[in-house]
Amino acid sequence: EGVGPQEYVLVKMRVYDECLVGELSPLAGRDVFLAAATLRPETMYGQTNCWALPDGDYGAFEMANGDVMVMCDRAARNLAFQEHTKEPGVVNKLLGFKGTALIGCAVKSPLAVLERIYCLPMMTILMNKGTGVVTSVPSDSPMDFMALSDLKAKPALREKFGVKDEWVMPFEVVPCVHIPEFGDACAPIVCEQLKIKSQNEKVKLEEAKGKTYLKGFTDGIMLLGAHKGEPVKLVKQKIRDIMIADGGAIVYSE
Ligand code: A2H
Repeated sequence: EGVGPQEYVLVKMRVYDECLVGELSPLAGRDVFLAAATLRPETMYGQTNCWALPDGDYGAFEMANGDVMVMCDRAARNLAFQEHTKEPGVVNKLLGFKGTALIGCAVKSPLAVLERIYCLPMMTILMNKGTGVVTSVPSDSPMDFMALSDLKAKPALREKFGVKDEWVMPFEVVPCVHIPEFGDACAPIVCEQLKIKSQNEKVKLEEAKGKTYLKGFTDGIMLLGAHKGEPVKLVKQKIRDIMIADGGAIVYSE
């Protein structure tokens, strides 16, 4: 990784009220958001679900504006030094829980074409990066595509984590960026080319990421949204700025 801090866009995915039950019931009545760190704000149109690590430790943290954001402790501590809490450096943790408590949570995510997307289990999430919550754009992220393919293909995996069929099965990818070399959804194409069989094929998935990630920026053309038809490299920053201005995202560095 590079030197110096990495800046992410933290996408605020609003949890539907009816999901603040069970372990999350102490949060009922609050404005609760799952906070996902992304480097690809321009792909947020294509979100189909989001991810949590079932065994991961998460918390619900109160921000200065009263919003409650769900992430790991480390990210909450970092954010507390980035002018998002009432007092600099002071974290207000309302609740702690494992990632399993988030599985099946329905959220409304900024820019997403789909109105209602679900939080699903991903085994490869690193808890020492970002927030531990990841948003899923299977059209453009090989890792997201394979994690979703695994859930679609493996009933036993769904059963293990209590994932209902309707949280997974209805969604095809939502193409949002055209790349001349790959067409309208680069991730499924590259995963097929490299014959990747599951989310556990680390080396191949790194290769798939390498093939697609930079091209999305240099060659990508927007297929959706206010900047439809325009090159990603010219509008990426504008789309990020729109999300931030609308309150759908904040900047986060670590
Ligand atoms: B990206 P970098 Cl469409 N564990 O967002 C595993 N992966 C994580 C994570 C964590 N704790 N936190 C964030 N990420 C993912 C979109 C996307 C992303 C697309 C294509 C590529 C891509 C939708 N998922 O990332 O190690 C998030 O997925 C490829 C680099 O800091 C985030 O951006 O470089 C990216 O990894 C940050 O990875």
